Amino acid sequence: MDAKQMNTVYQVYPKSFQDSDGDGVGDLQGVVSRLDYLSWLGVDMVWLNPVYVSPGYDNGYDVADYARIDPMFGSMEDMDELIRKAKDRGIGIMMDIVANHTSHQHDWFLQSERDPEGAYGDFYIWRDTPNEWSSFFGGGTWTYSPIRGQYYFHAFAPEQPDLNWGNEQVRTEMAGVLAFWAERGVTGFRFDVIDLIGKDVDRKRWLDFPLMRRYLKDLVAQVDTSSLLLVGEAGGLTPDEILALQRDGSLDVVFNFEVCALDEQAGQGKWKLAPFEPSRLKATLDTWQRAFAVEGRNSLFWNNHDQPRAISRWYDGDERAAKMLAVLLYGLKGIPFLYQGEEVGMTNGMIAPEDYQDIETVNYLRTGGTLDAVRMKGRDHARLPMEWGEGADTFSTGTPWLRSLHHDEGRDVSTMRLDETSLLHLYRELIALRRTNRVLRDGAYELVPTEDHLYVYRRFLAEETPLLVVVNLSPDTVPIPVECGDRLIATEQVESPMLRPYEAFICYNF
Ligand code: ISL
Repeated sequence: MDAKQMNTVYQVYPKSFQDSDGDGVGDLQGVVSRLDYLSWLGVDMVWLNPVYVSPGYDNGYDVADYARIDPMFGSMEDMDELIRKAKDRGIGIMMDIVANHTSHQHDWFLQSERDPEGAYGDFYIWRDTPNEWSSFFGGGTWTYSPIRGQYYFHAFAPEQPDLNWGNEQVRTEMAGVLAFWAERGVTGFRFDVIDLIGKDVDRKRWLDFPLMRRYLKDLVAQVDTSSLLLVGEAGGLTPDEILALQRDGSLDVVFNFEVCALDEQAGQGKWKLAPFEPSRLKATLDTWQRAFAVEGRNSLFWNNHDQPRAISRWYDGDERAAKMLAVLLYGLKGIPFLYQGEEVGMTNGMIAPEDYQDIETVNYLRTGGTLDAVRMKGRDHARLPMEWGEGADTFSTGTPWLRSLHHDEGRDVSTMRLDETSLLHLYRELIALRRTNRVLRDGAYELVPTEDHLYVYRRFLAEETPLLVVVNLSPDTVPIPVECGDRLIATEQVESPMLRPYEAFICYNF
């Protein structure tokens, strides 16, 4: 398997995927027990959110030891078993590399705090006088350490001090982390907020691109990544900057969040909601598709552990819209990322106000935030336990660490597996189609002009028969605007001369 030619990546949020020991928290043996399911679904790589030792202020994105597994998730033996058993099924494992910051309990930080002149003294960003700058989780970016008598910088929580990427030793240590996991047999890395390594704290700039590019190049050059899929989470990069990193061989694809922000008021942060407009979805996707139409690749996703369910936020949980979004995304050029539960149409559910746990949401509510915004955008809504089914076949035999007060009837794996017309089967067919159809995987992209409530695009590749992806973004029945050949896949079972609400299909374009 060539990881760079990955077909579909499935994202597992380990805490919420499958609990194997009844403590209410998902774990690595739980993931192992679901490998047959993932293999049936047809995915070829699993991105695991962080499972390293962590005090858990940000659910594992505060790493205290990059080379050990948190006991909550199991042991290094469990991890090795997962890598091995996944490989047996042709599935690779992608590790989440949190390189911008560590936990305040990481040994590097403890030493940096105590001994400014020591080996780790310059590993973090220390200043005598802080400037005023807001962190992503609320509050300022600087916290005073009485031990060192200086302030340290943190883009996120005070428990997540930022590493000093200007220090070559930091880059070497992080390269050591990559080498450690590459040797254990993982097939990819997802770099958390990687654009932030190039920030300029004194000028209050989150991104100095030439700096970020240089640091990342330096990191990647120290490890053999030629057969690894490199994914960067970097919301601040432009398409041209991404292309530059792809040419460098530093990243294969990048997560950008413009689509996720379509229900936010521009520039007002994630909590200020705006009505979702399908025409803007089309325009945004089209812009990004054009940018990588010839060279490079996009990442394709609707949800992740930070982005609650798109079908809840945009389409009131409508299952027809879930099918439409599936066909729309799998028709595009790039690498699809499927977030656990999306394949059964999981929604945001309903969380009791006192049950919210995410640091970002808790801070927001504490400082006067509204539950309406949290129910749409709060990250706990993306982290509800996977809906496997009833009885013994559930997420946990114990009390889940996070609970939904509302469950959508029939939207679980065991129910949908029995129904060949279900969303789950549609995803399985789409994944299989991308595996065999070169046009879908590698073909160029071209928009077919139509009215705003429709999104029609063409995919073509050399002498292969071109494809058309026809999507009705609206809840209305409308005429089909193009001539279509045979259909390869569709949200509806029976063809109709009109496009039904949220209907979508892929057909040949003669
Ligand atoms: O979650 C967000 C908004 O609610 C994003 O702005 C998010 O903070 C950003 O995409 C960075 O996310 C990543 O790094 C964070 C961590 O909390 C996220 O879970 C992770 O995906 C800090 O490590």
